[in-house]
Amino acid sequence: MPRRVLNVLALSALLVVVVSVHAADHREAPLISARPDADINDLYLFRSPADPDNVVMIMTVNPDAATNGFTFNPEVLYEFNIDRTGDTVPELSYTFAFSAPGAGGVQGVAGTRFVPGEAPTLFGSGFTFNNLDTPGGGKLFAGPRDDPFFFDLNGFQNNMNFTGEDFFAGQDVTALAIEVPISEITGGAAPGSEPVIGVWGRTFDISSGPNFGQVDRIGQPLINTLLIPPGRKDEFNRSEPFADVNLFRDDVVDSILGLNGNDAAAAMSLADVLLPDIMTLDLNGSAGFPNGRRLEDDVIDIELQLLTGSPLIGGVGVPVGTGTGPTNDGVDANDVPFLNVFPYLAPPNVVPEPAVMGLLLAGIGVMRRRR
Ligand SMILES: [Ca+2]
Ligand SMILES: [Ca+2]
Ligand SMILES: [Ca+2]
Ligand SMILES: [Ca+2]
Repeated sequence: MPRRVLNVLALSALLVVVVSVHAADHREAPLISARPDADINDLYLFRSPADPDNVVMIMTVNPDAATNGFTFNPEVLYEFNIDRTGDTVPELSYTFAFSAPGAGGVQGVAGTRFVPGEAPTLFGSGFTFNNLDTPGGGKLFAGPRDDPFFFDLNGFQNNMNFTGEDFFAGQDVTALAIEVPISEITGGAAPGSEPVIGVWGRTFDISSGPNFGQVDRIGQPLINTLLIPPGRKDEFNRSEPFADVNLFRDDVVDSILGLNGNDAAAAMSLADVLLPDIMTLDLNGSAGFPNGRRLEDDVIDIELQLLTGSPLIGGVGVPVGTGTGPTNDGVDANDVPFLNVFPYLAPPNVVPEPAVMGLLLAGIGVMRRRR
């Protein structure tokens, strides 16, 4: 895969930009806030509840898609990277490209499977808004859905005085979801010999030159939002997991010290768990964040409890520092139910489903983008 050069010079002028909404990891940095269709909000990784032989990967982009736009950018590639050897180097990548939107915002989508040293192969293709079966026995969905993330963002920003209001209730995002046989992910390794997979998502702008330009990336929720200083958030988005420990460990330790009452030993050991920023899933382990991330996992509560130390500081109506129970934001679940079938995400709240004619018209110009 191409390596990007950090464009530090481009960052200096950006710090005056106001980031009005940022959370796991919607609009977490100045540059990405201006590019919603390349802004990865969240990454999910879990064993398929419908077929235990499959694993599901989902990334969401386009925060508040009904307001800010819900289409994928034809000049951006959307990618899942999979590392199954623990060295932060991917053994496999799934990369998705989109045609320009047609009627109803429908787009063609084409996914390509990359294995280093081998010729790329087609993962699957079709149109957005649809569940697609892929040739290798997988599934693909791309299109608007309910934002699966739930969080009392206003309470968090009000010094963690939580009220239990889900800031993201009723909001839509655009989701890219794939379901893939575990045997494909593990590359034919003997069952049980490589049970841990590490996944991160990233977006590339292919209009920015021969080396592309990485725009955003995410493994675990809230790493960039909570733990990377404001002046380095765009640099974090443009860098890659293999460099995380060298580049960002000191920042992450400092941020945790600010949250946990200066427990240095705990901060350092936690930083070594959180970096590099890759979402890992032990297929032999029990399901649920931080072993992978299911849609229903209350990652805010789990991360606040990890970062602040336990016993923790309060919940709804309990001022910071005065509680005796675990920290929670009072939002325990998504505002609408998830599906028990692919793509598992709830339908969009506001963004309209296209008419059949829109799907037909969008056939023009499909799949013209391949890498
Ligand atoms: Ca983001
Ligand atoms: Ca590897
Ligand atoms: Ca929601
Ligand atoms: Ca919660």
